[in-house]
Amino acid sequence: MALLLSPMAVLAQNQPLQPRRIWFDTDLMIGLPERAPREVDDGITLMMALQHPDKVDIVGISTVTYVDYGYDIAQKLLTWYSPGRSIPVYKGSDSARQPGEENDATRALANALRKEKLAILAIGPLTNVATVVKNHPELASQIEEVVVCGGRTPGYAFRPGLEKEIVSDYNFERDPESFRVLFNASVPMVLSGFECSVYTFLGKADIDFLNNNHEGDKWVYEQLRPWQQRGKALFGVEGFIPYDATPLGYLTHPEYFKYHRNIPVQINVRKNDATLGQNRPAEKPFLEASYDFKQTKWRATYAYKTLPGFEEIIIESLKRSKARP
Ligand SMILES: [Ca+2]
Repeated sequence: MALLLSPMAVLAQNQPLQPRRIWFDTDLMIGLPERAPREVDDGITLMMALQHPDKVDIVGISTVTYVDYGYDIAQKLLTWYSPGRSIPVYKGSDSARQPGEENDATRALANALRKEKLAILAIGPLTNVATVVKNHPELASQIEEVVVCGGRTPGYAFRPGLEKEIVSDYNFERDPESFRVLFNASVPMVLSGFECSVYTFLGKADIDFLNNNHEGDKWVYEQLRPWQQRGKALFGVEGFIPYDATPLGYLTHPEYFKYHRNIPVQINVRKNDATLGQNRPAEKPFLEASYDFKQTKWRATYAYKTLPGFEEIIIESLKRSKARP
């Protein structure tokens, strides 16, 4: 049955949506020589965001951990994948230990929030974002939402690939206090972590098109291949989960995810389930979301599943558009 729409409704439907104004906070370490190969997903996620200026308008980029390296690589990726566009990059917290210490990134983010409301994509430890909220609580209401890669359903273990090993909830575990600061300030939070991302997987054939003569593509390809081979050695499958692309997907393609809305969240200390990683304590905090939690005031939107088609969007987003050099 056809739906009858008023002329105004038809007009509204045909108006292109404005891109969301976002801040991009990242622990970018693709290509980092220290303990190489290193995580590639922030790099992939930045490339993906730059290919969707119709959906997200990046106001600023800030780095957390390895901040000097992240700064340099962000500049390179911007030159390669967004020529002619100027997006400022700021160095944030190098230690990502405790929120509260101001730096270039926190000052720039605070200034940006004074001017307008923003959504924040935070795909590393949350230290920079929490520092702004802790030191400038009046700016919390300027944050539309913080979309992060972290959190889990109670009892859910993070088992990539052939499920031989269990990995940690890195961004949360690196700086749990910053998550507490944001939840306590009632900042709207979107958790899109392992449970949601595990449905996406980039194998060799998915990235072959990057093996060409473009300086950026070639460099990126040369970082992705060893990361895929590491996946084979550690998890039994040659390839990788581009974790951080799913929180970005919430901002660019929200229809490709299933969500638990307004779900209670709390931090529970439990036996450490991780089988990988250095210095594993016997117990650790878990960031968990469950409608069974009755004692907590914290709430989040929890993305628990990626729908078919999103992986294809990630892959397509790594292709330079024909209009660009
Ligand atoms: Ca990251």
